[in-house]
Amino acid sequence: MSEFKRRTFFKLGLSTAILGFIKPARAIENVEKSFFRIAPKKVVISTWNHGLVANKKAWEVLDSEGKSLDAVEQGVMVTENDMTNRSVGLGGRPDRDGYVTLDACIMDEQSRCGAVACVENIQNPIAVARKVMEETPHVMLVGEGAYDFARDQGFDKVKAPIKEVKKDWKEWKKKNKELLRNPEINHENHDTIGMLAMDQYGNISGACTTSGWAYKMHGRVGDSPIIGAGLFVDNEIGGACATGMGEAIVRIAGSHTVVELMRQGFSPKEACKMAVERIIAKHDDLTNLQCGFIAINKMGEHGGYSVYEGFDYALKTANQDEMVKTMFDRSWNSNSE
Ligand code: SD4
Repeated sequence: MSEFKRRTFFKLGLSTAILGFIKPARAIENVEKSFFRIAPKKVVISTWNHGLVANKKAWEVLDSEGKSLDAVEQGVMVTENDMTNRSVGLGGRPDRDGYVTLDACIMDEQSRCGAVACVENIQNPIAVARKVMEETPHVMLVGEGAYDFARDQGFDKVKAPIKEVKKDWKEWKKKNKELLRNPEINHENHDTIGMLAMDQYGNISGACTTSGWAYKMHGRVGDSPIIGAGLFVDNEIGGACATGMGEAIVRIAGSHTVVELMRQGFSPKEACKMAVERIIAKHDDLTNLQCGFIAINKMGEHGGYSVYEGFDYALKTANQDEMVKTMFDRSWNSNSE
């Protein structure tokens, strides 16, 4: 390292450490990494197995010098368009009254964001969320207002639930008369797609889209369309998104928490773990309370963590295309790791 570089580097490291007040060693380490980074490392990560094909689409965008915002929108639209997927898009399971209500949000490197919640009969809520961000002075539209806005923007009306899903819902209703009065979170049906991408310019964007918990109360909205809960991006630091029981994620402003922990110098994996631990600390009863986070930082590092075992995320880089199993706090059998 030349004398100039060394001095500049230590000055930068020191001021970052002092400004952050916390974890100076880590702050210096991070400044060192970003100071010597030659080119941004393109990367896409997304929740669950369906992330693999979604990442492929996102990567096509990044690889043709596209922006991370386009990459995440087009990536998660693959999942929304998959009518065999029961937890994202119009192929998803309905609420207990039989309505498929969708939630989505998107956020870019300028901290611009848009969201829709509880929107019906629209195939690509993520694209509507982007329109909210770009075409309105607002951040979120819900229910009928979101639907009307989508129609005005040229989105088609699409019928839902699809036949197979309607049949399942009718059977569920017959078997679960009590749950109709006292709805319960069904942990077997979750699998929101949350995606984060960094493009060749080093800019990070994120998207999150879901049909929410199967057989939820009509009107219920989870974390997924809530900026700071289901998704958060701060282009100076990184991005995070969440999956699992939305109510628990909202309580700790989960994705924002992960990004703020990365700001303090923690790695994506450590930040996700600490957010999960915060959720655990705030709940006496963790029965079926699965939550998971994934995150990336400006160095292109990524990580995830979940309450229970079994959560994984899809990773795509120039030379990787694979699922990454996350660490977890406890297994389903033992209730502790
Ligand atoms: C919700 N967080 O509506 C969503 C559901 C989910 O994996 O992510 N399941 O609460």
